[in-house]
Amino acid sequence: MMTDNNLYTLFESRFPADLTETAFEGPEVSTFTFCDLQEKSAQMANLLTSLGAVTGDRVAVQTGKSVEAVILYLACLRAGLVYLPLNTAYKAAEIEYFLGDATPAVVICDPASLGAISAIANTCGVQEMLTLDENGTGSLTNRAAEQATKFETVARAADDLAAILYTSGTTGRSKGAMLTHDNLASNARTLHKHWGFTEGDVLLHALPIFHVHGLFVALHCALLNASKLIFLKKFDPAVIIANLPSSTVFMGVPTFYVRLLAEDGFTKEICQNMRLFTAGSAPLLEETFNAFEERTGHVILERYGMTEAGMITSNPYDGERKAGTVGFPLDNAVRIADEDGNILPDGEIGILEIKGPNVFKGYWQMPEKTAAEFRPDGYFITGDMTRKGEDGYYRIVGRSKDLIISGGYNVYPKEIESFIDEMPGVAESAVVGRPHPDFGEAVIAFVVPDGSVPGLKDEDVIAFIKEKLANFKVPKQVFIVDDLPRNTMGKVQKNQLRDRAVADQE
Ligand code: MLC
Ligand code: AMP
Repeated sequence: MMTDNNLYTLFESRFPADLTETAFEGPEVSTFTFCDLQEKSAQMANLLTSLGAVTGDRVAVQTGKSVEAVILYLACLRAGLVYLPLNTAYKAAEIEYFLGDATPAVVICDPASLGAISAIANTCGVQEMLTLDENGTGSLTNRAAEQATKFETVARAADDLAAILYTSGTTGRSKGAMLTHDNLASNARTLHKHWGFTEGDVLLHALPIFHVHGLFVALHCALLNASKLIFLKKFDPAVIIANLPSSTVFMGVPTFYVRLLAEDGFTKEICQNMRLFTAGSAPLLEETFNAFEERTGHVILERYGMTEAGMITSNPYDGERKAGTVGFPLDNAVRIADEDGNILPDGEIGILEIKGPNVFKGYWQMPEKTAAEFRPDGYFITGDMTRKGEDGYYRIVGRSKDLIISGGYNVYPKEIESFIDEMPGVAESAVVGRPHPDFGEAVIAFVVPDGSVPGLKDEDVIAFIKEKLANFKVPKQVFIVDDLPRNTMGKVQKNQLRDRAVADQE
């Protein structure tokens, strides 16, 4: 018989002996015990399979944060279905691409977007549509309630797909990163061990659950530890402050820490019960790191990762956590190489390449793109410019990919530029990142009119983008310019545009 590598089986093996213990609670959610997780995930797994979804089918989900949405994820694992979460900010045009590319058997969305998404789903061969709102109600939970509370979890091989998470691409087209049960299980085990999870830990969860950070890093650590989660619908500093005294672990993007530090009520006393604060998804500024230590006495543990590999490096749990560094490699091999793959000596800046059980299986139906991002010896090219210091700590010093990270969300300039270029009255455009005190980086666009729409204004461009693209992709400022600076090769000089955007702000 095949050994069962289903990630859910691993979680279940760690459930407490007393299944009536609380797994999820929070000011805006009902309390769920581990028994509830087991039974309700069984009901959803029964429902999904009764609708005809078979092993390997994708289940696409765009819905607000609820415990029921987590249970849906567990149900997909149990049924051998491939979970495909989508950012709630995505608009119809973005959803259309994902559904067309991933061809899910089942789509689950908020009732408010059912009309728009059904229209898209009909053209993509989707068999079934169900609804789930941010309060955990909808046809999914209604119909699941009629199902049996037992379900035999489908055995999975280590290499079988558990999830597909889309990451935007430098060429503009998003790529579905295929993550296997073992990719997720191995990284979860690594983090659980490395970050010292222990009996009595309570995780305060404020991240969205459609990306690696909130869905895998935070959730998996808690599930492997049979820890209670205080599950918040969204990040709100006042609610965090109210719940920190009953928590021990908190994970956030740098923006969370910047916003917490802006609150007078965020004090050392509030953090007394806390064991660990971790940060990642974007660079944590040294000033935030230092201000946090000064205010709370806690040293934030910064780690580095990506959709394709989960967590790659981490500052030590025991040992010095250094500002401006992402620590040491976790359970994966790393090396720093130049563009051609020549390995560089320590101390030099190059692109980080990684290999290990956490590294994904490839991009969904994109064998050429997958091949292009792996070296022949199996190392994945992260695109992150990295330096290993004399102290052995790794520092992410930039990106070889043209990417902006705003509040922990990735924005690929190419995607926004292609979109703006389609706008009537626009000849061409360029998008850059500018430092932003809250979001780390802000999206800024430079637009050259073609003269066909007299008086084209910055707000017209913003309105055009806002209608079709996710809100975090909308430029915070648009400059209407006569032309774009180019070098002799004709390449747009984005550094000059960045300088100009910064100068304008000053
Ligand atoms: C919201 N807005 C953003 C934004 N989030 N703009 C730029 N960047 C963002 N990240 C927009 C809103 O639409 C709104 O626009 C305006 O900014 C102000 O909104 P807000 O109320 O302040 O936003 P809020 O709802 O509080 O959201 C901010 C946030 C959120 C920081 C809480 O962005 C967030 O949860 N970020 C976490 C992202 C994350 O989980 N990343 C992990 C990826 S995994 P308007 O025009 O409507 O007023 C990964 C791998 C790894 O990267 O290593 O972890
Ligand atoms: P995503 O595609 O959303 O998974 O984003 C992954 C990218 O976020 C990485 O390739 C890095 O560029 C960036 N990132 C994640 N963590 C850190 C960190 N601690 N410091 C700097 N960049 C980070």
